[in-house]
Amino acid sequence: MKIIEARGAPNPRRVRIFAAEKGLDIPCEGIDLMAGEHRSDWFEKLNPYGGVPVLVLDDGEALSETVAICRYLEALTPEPALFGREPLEAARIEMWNRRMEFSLFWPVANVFRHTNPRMAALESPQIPEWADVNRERAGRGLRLLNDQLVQSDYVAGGTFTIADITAFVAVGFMKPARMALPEGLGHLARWYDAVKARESVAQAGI
Ligand SMILES: N[C@@H](CCC(=O)N[C@@H](CS)C(=O)NCC(=O)O)C(=O)O
Repeated sequence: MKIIEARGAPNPRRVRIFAAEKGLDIPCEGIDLMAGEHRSDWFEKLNPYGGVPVLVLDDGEALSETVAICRYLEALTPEPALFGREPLEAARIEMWNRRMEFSLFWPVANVFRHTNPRMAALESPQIPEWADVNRERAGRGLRLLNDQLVQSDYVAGGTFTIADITAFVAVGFMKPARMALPEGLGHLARWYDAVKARESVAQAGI
């Protein structure tokens, strides 16, 4: 199998970190989003919704949606368990992963998409007011995440999970979105540095 992805894009980075945590070395094939390669006929056959990452299996089946790909990798390689094992633990991780997507990942992505002039090729129309709304939402998401990290080492509790990957990639993507981390989020900063030091993050690249 292989991953079709784009360097610098946050969703493929989530999958690369996830795969590296599992010790999986899946070949990656980069496409150029800015050149519109994901809107070409060959790509649309793989994913008519037009986004990366896509995991192409050996028989040609194409799996898209970041969390679906991660779930498949988890099923193939259960350890370390990044979606939890027990029912309540798994639900708690799901809750936190969705919280990280909705309160942080997509708000940061929307700030980037609606403010960066280069993104006009992909995001039309760009709406500066929508970027402002999302900047506010991301700020709230960061504060809530910091509150959670007062009481736990990782986003969903005591162990590293998919929710940490989603949140970490979102916070990392604040830099290209030209967003600064608000003052006073010491627990978030401690957690971010700890995740950044993981081998999987170095292996996955940006
Ligand atoms: N829901 C999809 C979203 C995929 C997605 O939007 N990927 C971005 C890169 S991070 C992309 O390919 N964007 C292309 C575009 O917006 O035209 C997932 O979870 O994988």
